Amino acid sequence: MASALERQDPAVYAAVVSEERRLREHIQLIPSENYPSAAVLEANGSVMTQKYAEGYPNRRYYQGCAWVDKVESLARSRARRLFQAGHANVQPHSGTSANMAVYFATLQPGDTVMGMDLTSGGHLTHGSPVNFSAQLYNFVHYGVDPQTERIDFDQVARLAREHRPKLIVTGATAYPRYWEYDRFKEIADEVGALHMADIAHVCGLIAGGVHPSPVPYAQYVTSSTHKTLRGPRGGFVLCERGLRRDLDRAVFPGLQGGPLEHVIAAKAVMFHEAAQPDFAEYARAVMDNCAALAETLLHEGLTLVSGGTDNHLLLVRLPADGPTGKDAAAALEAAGLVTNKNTVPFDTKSPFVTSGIRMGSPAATTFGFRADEFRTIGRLIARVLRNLDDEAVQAAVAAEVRDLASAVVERREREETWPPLFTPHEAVAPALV
Ligand code: DSN
Repeated sequence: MASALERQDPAVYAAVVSEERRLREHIQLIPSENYPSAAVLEANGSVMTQKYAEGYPNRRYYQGCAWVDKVESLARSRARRLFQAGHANVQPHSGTSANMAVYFATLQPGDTVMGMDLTSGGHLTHGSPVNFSAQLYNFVHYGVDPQTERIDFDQVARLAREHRPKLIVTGATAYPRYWEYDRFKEIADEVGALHMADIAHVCGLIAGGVHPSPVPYAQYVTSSTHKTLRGPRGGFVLCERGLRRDLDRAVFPGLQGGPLEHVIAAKAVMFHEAAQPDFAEYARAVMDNCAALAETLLHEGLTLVSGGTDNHLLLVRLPADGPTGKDAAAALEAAGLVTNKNTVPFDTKSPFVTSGIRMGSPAATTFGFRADEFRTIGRLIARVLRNLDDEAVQAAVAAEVRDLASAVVERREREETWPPLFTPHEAVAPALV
């Protein structure tokens, strides 16, 4: 029988089915994306989307909140346990809202904040001039050393002493190395600043025990949930217990109205999944697979920012006289390899053009690709970049990508790999697609 969506809205149904096909036939290498489990998708698509629940568990403004209280309490306690934090607020709709909530809880307009600059890898909410963060607060930026392309701690300390920020933000969207949260804490303590660690990118690696946790070194930790943590789209904040009142007030009623309880239910499932032993194996595989990809790209003669990676992502710096990031990412997508253009340290091109491409292993690892297959992916990437305008090469690589992906799907089915990926509509009702 046709699904409700197919009957009522064939146009949206067709787009969903096509997206499912894209997710199965292309290799997803954007390091901020992932495949949530079937259980996460089920909770996210559940009736909990119906409920208004302003407030917090057992302190709501509406009746009928027994079951959303249950899932929100579960999400909070699972988050606290997973990250060994004093308090968790799981209501932020995104990583951006999570960051905004901490700023609202700790700063006044005009206050000075330090964060990583955008071309070194920082996020829009870490003081990009086009973002509310720079419009409301006085951001001072630290960056990477031009030689090593790693954080320049002498610069961090010098800027902190000079500007006396009220808050120091760590974390990034495009930094391929470990974060030394303890060194940032030392500097923050010296100048009397608070420390907020934005772990949106590496949260799954921290949960899986393969990356250091900032929880002992930062008063606030913010994150999105859909990247390495493999949850629904959303955010959360962790903080010391004594800071919870101001933080909760900043999220609601300060910033948001009714929480998205269906998403919170899916976050609860995600926190539970991330606490299982196989999630630690997943996190280790994400790191190993990214290292295999980096090694292959270096072997193929490409330049990587900072010379490699310690995490789930890497940045290819394209030659100054070569293609732009925009052209390279478009050619790769035509070959079934989905990456994103990205600025690299000291980039002179705009963020819409860029001199780099960013890629990583979280989604393809969830899909089931292993280290040897990441080496093959690396060779395919290099082949496309060497023949950028050659559509025949793109078509040949796209065919190899489809074969590689379908072999991985068959292996998953044979070995019943956990967690199961989404069930495509085609598998439910093949005759109807
Ligand atoms: N857009 C996200 C990323 O791709 O890293 C950051 O919010």
